[in-house]
Amino acid sequence: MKFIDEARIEVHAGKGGDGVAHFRREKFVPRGGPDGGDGGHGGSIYAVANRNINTLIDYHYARIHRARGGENGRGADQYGKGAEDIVLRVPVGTVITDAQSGELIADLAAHEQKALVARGGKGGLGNLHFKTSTNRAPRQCTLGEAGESRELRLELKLLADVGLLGMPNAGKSTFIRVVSAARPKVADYPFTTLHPNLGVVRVAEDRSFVVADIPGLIEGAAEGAGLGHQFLRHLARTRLLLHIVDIAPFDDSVDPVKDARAIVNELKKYDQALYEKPRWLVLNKTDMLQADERDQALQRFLKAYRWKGRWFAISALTGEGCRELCFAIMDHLTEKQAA
Ligand SMILES: Nc1nc2c(ncn2[C@@H]2O[C@H](COP(=O)(O)OP(=O)(O)OP(=O)(O)O)[C@@H](O)[C@H]2O)c(=O)[nH]1
Ligand SMILES: [Mg+2]
Repeated sequence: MKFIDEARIEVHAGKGGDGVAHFRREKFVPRGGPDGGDGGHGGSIYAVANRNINTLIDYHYARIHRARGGENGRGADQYGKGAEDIVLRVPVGTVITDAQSGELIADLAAHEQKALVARGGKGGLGNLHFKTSTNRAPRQCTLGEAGESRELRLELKLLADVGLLGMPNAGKSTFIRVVSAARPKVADYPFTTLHPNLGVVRVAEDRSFVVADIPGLIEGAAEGAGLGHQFLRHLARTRLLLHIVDIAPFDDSVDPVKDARAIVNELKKYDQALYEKPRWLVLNKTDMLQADERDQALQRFLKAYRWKGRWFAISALTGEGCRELCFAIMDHLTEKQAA
């Protein structure tokens, strides 16, 4: 299955209708004045964010969007009819750039937010506009303007406060299931998660934050290994990253310290700004450790990994430590907001 969070489309707004040169013809009026109407405007194309849409998949199938042209003007002062606009519905969090120049066109971060992506051409002027005291029978009229045409790049960047980062099977989806109402699939094989999932974590009636669960990352992701690292874009707008580590891997040949380093390495390769975001270490699957050697095992890991930042030990399976972690996250986010 392909990970659809990016698309390239073409948008062609409609041409404006032409104005006409026409003269009044009426019985008993020998030389009627100019009465050529204006052309109607061409249809424009808008993008509108909608919270009920969550992928850009539709735009992989429908790549070309064309609005109609306006009608030409007619005689007897009749204006051409304007064409209808086209509205492209996209998920909230879609960033639209000009594919050629890279210019940012819109960042649709809120439901119903609307942006003009291709302007329809203005209608041309009919000759009734050109009448002057010295020229009572103008033959001039203008053509309708061309509509704007361009290629757009649509990119979905989820709007979440907290992003989950980790190897496949680390327990990211299990964590989001235990702390929120989100129900992503959990399984004991790698790359269970193919699409990002959002979960709302409610720590009190009026206090909540949004977590993004994304596919697992592996060494070499920057070069395309596993599912690649493109989905890291979803972490771009988060304010805190949780690096989830499986502290008790089933397979003895797996070294959690090496794995944790590999993840951070990939993060750095992807984007320095993401690498510099606040990041906490979350040691997961503590239920797999013997109670009497639990603390020792955690300390051993922290020492070997040389971690100086904040860390938490949890079991996403039993929920142990998850509540404390969520409260700490909420506090961190609120402090950040106040600052
Ligand atoms: N014992 C134990 N197992 C866990 C824990 N958390 C997750 N698991 C198991 O680990 C496996 C992988 O969990 P997922 O939540 O799917 O892992 P993920 O990080 O989302 O994996 P991908 O989506 O493949 O990247 C599943 O079999 C889970 O049941 C935990 O705290 N303790
Ligand atoms: Mg998962």
